[in-house]
Amino acid sequence: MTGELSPIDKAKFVAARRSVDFVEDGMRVGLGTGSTAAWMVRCLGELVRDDGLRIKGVPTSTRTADLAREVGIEVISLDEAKWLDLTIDGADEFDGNLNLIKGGGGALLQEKIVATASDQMIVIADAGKEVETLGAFPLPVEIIPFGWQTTKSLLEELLINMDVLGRDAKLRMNGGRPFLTDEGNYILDLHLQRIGNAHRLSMALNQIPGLVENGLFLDICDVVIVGHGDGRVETR
Ligand code: ABF
Repeated sequence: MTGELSPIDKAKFVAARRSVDFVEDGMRVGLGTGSTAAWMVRCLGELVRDDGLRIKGVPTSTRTADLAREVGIEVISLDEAKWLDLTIDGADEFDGNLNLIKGGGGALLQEKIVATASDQMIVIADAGKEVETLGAFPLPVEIIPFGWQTTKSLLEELLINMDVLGRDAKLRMNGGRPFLTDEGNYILDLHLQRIGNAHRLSMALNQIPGLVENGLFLDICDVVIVGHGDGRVETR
């Protein structure tokens, strides 16, 4: 499954492989999005195929749904599952309190809904994603296309009163057009550099009417499995 991996891919792979140890027969499992989560989906597929593991997977994006089906995982919707035993997902940044920035892959809305509907959330990440203070990675926020420039202005005004260093909001593009999420929404990437009070920022952002959700995952993650390029794995 792996062949010759670069150190970064090896780090992602070993974290993903360790995470599937938490999956038990009969579980309903939230399946994250991104390259690290894709390793986890492949590892789960192997367990389903070779060890007869019976799970139902709830994917957080169409990409993950396609991959899960391809590797033989039974896919159900969140409405069918109602509640999940466990979600395993990647992240763009995590801090010492296991708070996260997610959404670099554009799937933050489904990822947050699925993680929140789970008894446990495990994040898998390479060691380079650990930070002291969140914010070096641009914070994605999902906004509806209607009136998006007004939403952006409101957001920029709000940032003036927040404990952040940068205030640049950039519309995410894809091939010359706005990037569209699975829900048909846009993403603004907020270049904040340093987020002093993530809870205050998250609550304030979600008060803006055109803003659907932000990529701060606070007090949601239970465990971070950190992979290193030399194959070591640590748990936070
Ligand atoms: C998803 O994929 C995200 O929320 C995060 O943005 C991204 C991480 O990607 P990768 O695992 O490819 O670094 O988990």
